[in-house]
Amino acid sequence: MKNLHDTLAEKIPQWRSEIRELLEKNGNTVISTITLEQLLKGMRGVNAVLCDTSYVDPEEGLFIRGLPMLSLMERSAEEIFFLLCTGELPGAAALQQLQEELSRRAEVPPYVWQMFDSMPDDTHPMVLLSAAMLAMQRESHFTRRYNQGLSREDHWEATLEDALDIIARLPVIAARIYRTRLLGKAPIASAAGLGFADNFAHMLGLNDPDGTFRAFLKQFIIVHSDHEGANASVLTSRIVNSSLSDLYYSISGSMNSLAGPLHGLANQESVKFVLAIQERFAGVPDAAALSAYVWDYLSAGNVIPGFGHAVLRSDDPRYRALYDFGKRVCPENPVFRIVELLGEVVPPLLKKQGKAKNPYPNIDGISGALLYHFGITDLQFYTVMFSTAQVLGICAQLISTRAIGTSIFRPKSVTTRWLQGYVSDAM
Ligand code: CMX
Repeated sequence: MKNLHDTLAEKIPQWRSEIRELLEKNGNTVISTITLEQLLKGMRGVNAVLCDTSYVDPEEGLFIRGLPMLSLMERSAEEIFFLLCTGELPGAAALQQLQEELSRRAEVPPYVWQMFDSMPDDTHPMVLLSAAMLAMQRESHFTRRYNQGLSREDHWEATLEDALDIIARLPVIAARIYRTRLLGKAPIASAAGLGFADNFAHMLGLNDPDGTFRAFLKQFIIVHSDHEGANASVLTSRIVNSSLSDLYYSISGSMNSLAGPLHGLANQESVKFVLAIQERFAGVPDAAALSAYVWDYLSAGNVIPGFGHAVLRSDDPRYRALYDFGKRVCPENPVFRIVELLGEVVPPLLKKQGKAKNPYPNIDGISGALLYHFGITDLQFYTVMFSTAQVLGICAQLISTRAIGTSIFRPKSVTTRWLQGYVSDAM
């Protein structure tokens, strides 16, 4: 049986030699350039980060290790993590071992709960999640072993150890935030043997007699697991980790970026927007009324949460997967219906406004509506759900960057005066 560790150990020498060869033979080959506009506008479209776990095609969307995301919708979170890390799906024995390994590591140090108890009631759940991650840094295998002289060759192994601990604990922490902080109820203990997704659903404790929420959560985790290496949150973790700060520091950093309204918090903002529409029209408006409402909202200088994307230029298959799920399970739910209607009304309006390069709905325009349908009505929890799934991809990416020994990030910054001088010299 080739478990996760052994599969990585077998593949990493090959990855290292591929990178070494690329560097030796093509180190000076230009693979991207940057315009002044790209520098000022988030480096959009600049090929600046290596990521083998997943790729986002502007037209076709997410591919995980070369496989279209939609072909993986029946897989478990553990299978996706194995695939993200290694490029192959695990055999039955390796999968079982990974699930057992995660169950074994699911215990969260009690000081995290004490810290939660001492934080004000109105602390945002993303702050709790990120603070929990940072507080657990003292548990890092990587940092302990680094301080004992860990060789560079072995950085990935210690990173894998941290990754397994973090993946095992994160659903426990997220569910605790939901149960105790948002609902004021007792926590539900982790149940060994259920697997990542079912155990998370179990600890959230929603009423789910026919397992529809569990089925949804499995898909939710897959569609949020990874989206290349240069979106704001993942890039943050990659930058933090590049200085050999361990996974706790790195993932806490990613959470702080995900918590912004232009990124992961858009799932919270999207449902807030939908509920405001529902209240304004005392129900589901017709398309003409909604169109007028959205146009006014846009004209006042607002962004429509859950629409647009920095890389995608077509339908987001992650949106489509969750939309199809919603269409099956809650087609008459008013929040879902408004989301559906927004999907028809907003793209022509964004096109008419002529600013957004992608006028279509993204994943954050649908995920919250389904969570709402399943009874998670505290919108502040939605980005925590995103983060708990995204950690699979971040961990896989950081294992891989430590395996090939990526250097510390340090691009060059320039001043406005330098830019002015450069453009006037170029004229
Ligand atoms: N509503 C209104 N205006 C929008 C818009 C939207 N949904 N999406 C883009 N625009 C505007 C931008 O604000 C920008 O305006 P300015 O030139 O005045 O600054 C212009 O269109 C061009 O932007 P872009 O190149 O199309 O988009 P970016 O790559 O700069 O940004 C994103 C991408 C996602 C941040 C942006 O589309 C947005 O703010 N969307 C709403 C928030 C959202 O849904 N975020 C979640 C994205 C998915 C994720 O990361 O989780």
